[in-house]
Amino acid sequence: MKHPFRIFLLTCFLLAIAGSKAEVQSQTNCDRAYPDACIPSPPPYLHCKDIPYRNFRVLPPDPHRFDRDGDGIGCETNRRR
Ligand SMILES: [Ca+2]
Repeated sequence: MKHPFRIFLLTCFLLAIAGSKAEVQSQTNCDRAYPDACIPSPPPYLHCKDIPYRNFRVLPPDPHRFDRDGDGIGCETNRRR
């Protein structure tokens, strides 16, 4: 009767691995609004000071509002006025 218990343990082990992998994938989910940078979708909502990227492309709908002036570039370091 050892075998069924081992299979049970192995199944639990594999399920635990699959669960942790799914968690990592959701944490590294990159929002498609920011193709130049890997920024996860909100929530939580992020500000430019929360991310290491500057002057990256922003596509609609810009969920984090990194491109408030709407020129398609997020978190500009050199604003032309
Ligand atoms: Ca902008």
